[in-house]
Amino acid sequence: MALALPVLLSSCGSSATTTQEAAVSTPSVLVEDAWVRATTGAEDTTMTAAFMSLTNPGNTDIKLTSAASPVAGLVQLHEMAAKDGKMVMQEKPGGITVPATSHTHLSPGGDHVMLMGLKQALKPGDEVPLTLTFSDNTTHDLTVPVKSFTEEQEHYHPTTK
Ligand SMILES: [Cu+2]
Repeated sequence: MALALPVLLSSCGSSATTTQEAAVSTPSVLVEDAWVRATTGAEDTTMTAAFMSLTNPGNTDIKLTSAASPVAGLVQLHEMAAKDGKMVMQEKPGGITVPATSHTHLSPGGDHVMLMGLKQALKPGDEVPLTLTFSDNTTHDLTVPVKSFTEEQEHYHPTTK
């Protein structure tokens, strides 16, 4: 007699990450939960940003020094800064530091990987190749899922793609 199969399918929807990392020999920084904001519905569809969590298990600080993607003409590392009383984004000098034995979160409103000069519209469900280069000379080749325009949107409408 067959046992009932346990129901393992999650109904939570979009929280699973599909970030795939190419085999790298002892990766120094772990890249998790990477996503690119869709340009669907954006005012300016020529640019967007990538967000992710970076974990540095080692004993020395490591910097994310550059990023590249074939879908963008120019990729920069940005930070948010207060200028004349409002928040603007600007290139982050020297790159984004991942402190030793700690994490750095790239998230909306904070540090991010800026994708400019987009060659195509990015819709939820698309995937974007993204290569990250770190100060310890490691590179990470990622396939990053495109997600809807704001996290709030996903939160309030979890089944909307
Ligand atoms: Cu930016």
